[in-house]
Amino acid sequence: MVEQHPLIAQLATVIRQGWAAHLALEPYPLPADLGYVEGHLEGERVHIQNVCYQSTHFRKLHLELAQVGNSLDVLHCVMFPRPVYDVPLFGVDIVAGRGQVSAAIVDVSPTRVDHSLPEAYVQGLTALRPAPFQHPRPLPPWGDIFSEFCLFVRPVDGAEEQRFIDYVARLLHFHCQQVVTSAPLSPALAQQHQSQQSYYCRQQQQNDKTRRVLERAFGNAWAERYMSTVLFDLPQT
Ligand code: BLA
Repeated sequence: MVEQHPLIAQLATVIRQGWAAHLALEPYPLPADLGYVEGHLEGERVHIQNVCYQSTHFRKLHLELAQVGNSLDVLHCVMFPRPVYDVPLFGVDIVAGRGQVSAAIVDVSPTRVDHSLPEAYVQGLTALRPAPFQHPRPLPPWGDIFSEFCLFVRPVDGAEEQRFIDYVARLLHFHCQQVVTSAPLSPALAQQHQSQQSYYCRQQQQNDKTRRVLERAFGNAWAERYMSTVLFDLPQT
């Protein structure tokens, strides 16, 4: 495997260490043939490597590292809480093309029907909010799932790249601390959180930039199956 973009390797370590430090990790069964996959995109090899766990509070903790030859490097991570907890969806995506990071996005996305975040998150995120980045990016139309705290940027230099990683690390730490003290909701409320999580997944499935990379390497049917069973499967009732 070609070497990963250093920022992606660094963030993958931060996430794995954060999970191990805060959560009692259990394996999560991915479809057997989709844990590690290889395809071809315009003559370049595409590798996808998945790390997936569950825990008391999380239905699915997913970290994915994808590489397209030497040209594209992706880190994708989503922490799906069990819908019985009133906590948001933590998600992060870094896309690096030819050494340069073009997209770095992180959010804790609401799972409440009214799209609000728990008060502790509003306070915590306000305190953690990083200094402004020079090149913020606009959200796509399906991005109505993200919170007002969503950070989406193209980092302009190494200092901004580092600032992004530090922020993700602090956010992950804060999020894990919040979640493990969270009490279960009533079945009726859990049902609402579940349908909001399904909405999040359906919107993410509309990310044509992700879909196109997967389709060109593996074909349309495979890309559809991968997006709907590995990346953004809907929580079961
Ligand atoms: C953008 N995601 C992208 C882009 C690519 C991928 C190539 C375009 C980069 C750019 O505009 O600079 C590719 N992302 C992938 C691939 C995978 C992946 C191949 O995860 C996995 C196999 N995406 C997420 C999550 C978030 C997310 C969890 O998976 C947010 C929490 C966001 N990615 C996201 C957004 C964009 C993006 C908002 C920009 C979309 C746009 O501008 O249209």
